Amino acid sequence: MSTQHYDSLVGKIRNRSAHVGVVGLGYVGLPLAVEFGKVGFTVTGIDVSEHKVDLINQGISYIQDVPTEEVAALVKAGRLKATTDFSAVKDLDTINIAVPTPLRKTKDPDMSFVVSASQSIADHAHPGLLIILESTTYPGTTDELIQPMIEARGLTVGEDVFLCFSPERVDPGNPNFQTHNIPKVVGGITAACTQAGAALYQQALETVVPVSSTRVAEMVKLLENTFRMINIGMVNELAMMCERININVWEVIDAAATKPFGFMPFYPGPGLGGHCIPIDPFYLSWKTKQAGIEARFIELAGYINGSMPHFVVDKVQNALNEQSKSLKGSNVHILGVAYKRDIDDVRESPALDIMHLLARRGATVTYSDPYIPSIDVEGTKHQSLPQDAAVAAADCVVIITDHKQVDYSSVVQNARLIVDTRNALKKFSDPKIFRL
Ligand code: SAJ
Repeated sequence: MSTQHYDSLVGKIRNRSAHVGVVGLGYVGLPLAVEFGKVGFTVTGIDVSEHKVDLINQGISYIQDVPTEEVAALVKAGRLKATTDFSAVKDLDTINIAVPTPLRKTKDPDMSFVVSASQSIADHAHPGLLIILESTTYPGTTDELIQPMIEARGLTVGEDVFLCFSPERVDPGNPNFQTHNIPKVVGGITAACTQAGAALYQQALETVVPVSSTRVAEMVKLLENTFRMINIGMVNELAMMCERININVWEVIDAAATKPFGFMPFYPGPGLGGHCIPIDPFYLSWKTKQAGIEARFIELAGYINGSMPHFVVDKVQNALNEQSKSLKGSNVHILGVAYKRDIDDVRESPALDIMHLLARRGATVTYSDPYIPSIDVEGTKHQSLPQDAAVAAADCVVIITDHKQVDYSSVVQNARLIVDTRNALKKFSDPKIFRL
């Protein structure tokens, strides 16, 4: 059923005269704002950070996947500007919300950013506005949390205002998949909402996948990332089994990966890092627990992934023992602290846990990471040390993150003892190398 507001909104979307807004100008929001600007929309970015707003209005990008030239061109053309003032919403036709959804220490969802942004938007909501939440969250957020805020202002969702959820699938640094060519799932509170959301994305993105509701769209994202977290947990458990029965787990996985169908390789590691995979599944288990269903796979995988830092520290202690050294009093040097290779992000990185555990057992811990100049481990500041000297001086070197640019031949040559948690030394065979 279309209404005058729907027809007018979709008409402005289709001829790209719509004034588009994006709240949250991070690794999801800024690329999306630029994609909308590149196809001709006038875009207003809204962020609570004055620093980010200033940089964008100066035509400067602070997101690795968004070239500054693109931001500068859009700002110069008057098609992109940023502000901290939510009253800009009153002049917007559409608004995407891409703010953080972290976990609290209690593993409960921290919805404070979504609530704050949604309330600020609702304060200025008007007939004809399309609102799309993109932040990863539990199923039910859009209809239980946001819809009432809108309707409390006397606006009817599906007639005056159109409300959708669309999961973000941005994979920072991925050379093959960027915002414009990653299929976009979108589900609305009503069919008209879904159609309005799909119409917006169709202007800027190659593939749009409409689904029947906001809850389906919310659940799609959680399935995608829970799938990864559980499979990583499974191979981490396989690694612990293989160590116990003396099988090379890496060789097993590589051989299994030759199966051309029905298998997808995952690899053991020192633990689960990042701001998505260790976090998103607990949004699902939190919600289902409220519905009386225990998400046992998620809890078990969380336990196994969470135990990997201890498993690695035990391996370091046992490796030193093979050289008649105690962990206590030894110099242990960590290679790579980012949460995964070739990026500069340490959020939830298992390296931080491992460094803390090693220090607690009396080791002197240092690190080198070409992407991370300094880190704070439970209040202790560490600077990244020049690698060669630190490797040569260490009693044990631990490879936690296998950045491609590291010269592993020199590590093997100069280190007294190595624990490799990423199979970075796959090509080398030496009794001083201990693998996960
Ligand atoms: N990890 C393993 N073994 C694996 C894969 C990953 O231990 O086989 C570890 C990584 O070292 C890291 C953590 O898991 O610490 C997460 O790694 P990730 O490869 O899942 O990378 P993320 O956290 O950047 O996940 C993002 C996600 N993208 C979105 O949520 C939009 C995820 O859905 C992507 O599949 C993933 O990137 C990707 O494939 O790069």
